[in-house]
Amino acid sequence: MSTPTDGNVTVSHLQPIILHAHPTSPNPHKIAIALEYLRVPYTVRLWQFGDDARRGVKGEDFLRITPNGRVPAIEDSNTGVVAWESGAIMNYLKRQYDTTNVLGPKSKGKEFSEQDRVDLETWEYLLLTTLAPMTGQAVWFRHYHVPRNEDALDRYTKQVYHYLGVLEGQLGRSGGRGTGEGRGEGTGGVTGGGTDTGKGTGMSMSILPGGISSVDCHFFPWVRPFEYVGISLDGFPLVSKWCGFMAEQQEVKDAYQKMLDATALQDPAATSRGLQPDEELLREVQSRTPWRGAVA
Ligand SMILES: N[C@@H](CCC(=O)N[C@@H](CS)C(=O)NCC(=O)O)C(=O)O
Repeated sequence: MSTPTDGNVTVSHLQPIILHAHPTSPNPHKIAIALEYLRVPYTVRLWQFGDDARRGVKGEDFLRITPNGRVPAIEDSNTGVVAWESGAIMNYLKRQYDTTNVLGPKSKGKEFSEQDRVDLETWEYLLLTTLAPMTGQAVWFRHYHVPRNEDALDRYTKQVYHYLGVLEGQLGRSGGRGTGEGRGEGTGGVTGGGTDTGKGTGMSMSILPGGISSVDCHFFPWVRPFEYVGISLDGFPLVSKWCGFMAEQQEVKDAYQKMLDATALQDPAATSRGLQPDEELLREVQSRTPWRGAVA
């Protein structure tokens, strides 16, 4: 395991960051994936959707951490920083812990340019302000809204398709490829250390050219549950391939596993709640825990 430093502290000596999460929600998973890539230790604290004072995201305990009552949030006892909003959390983690540019902009073989940085921010903002909320609304109108509102469902589903089309185009422009350099094998710094871990597969993909970045961390948990959103990826071969590639990355697997472990250990009842955006994950949880009968 690599041990990047911030000049003062080695990552392996860090106190675990507390990641406040919900077991199947996309936004906390982005942060878990980023923490895995940065090799920053963390523990997952799960909350329920609801206003239970002690356990709910809208309850008084959690509202002390973030007045928005939504996950993710983090508490970093190494610095005393509390952060919420996944975009702000991602930026904080990169400023504080990404000293070798694991998740930042890259340009193979040369120092990254202002254009590379702007491109990274553009794609992050695009996810945060469009694909993620539109997908959230599509899920809401597909699974939860009463009475059924087909116009709203149609509107948001079309929006999701639009942004998947934009992503498909980007994967085509970026060649749908990263550098293929394994993590830690790159040159680091601002010279474009590769982060892809498609070792042995001969294939590497990322939304931006040059390798996996925070952009991929932001997008993946929102594209992964496409079936639950009611979306077909048939017309988006590169998105589909990228999604498959990301799902196989060890950091991504570890992030999902850590969330599953936390689910099993801390809050089996949460998996039986109504607001489950990812049934596949729920099935995994159920098949792995001794509470299977209780959470069915
Ligand atoms: N803009 C926020 C969105 C956070 C968000 O909507 N989180 C969802 C889970 S993915 C949530 O906590 N929902 C619970 C609720 O709204 O009560 C971010 O990017 O962190």
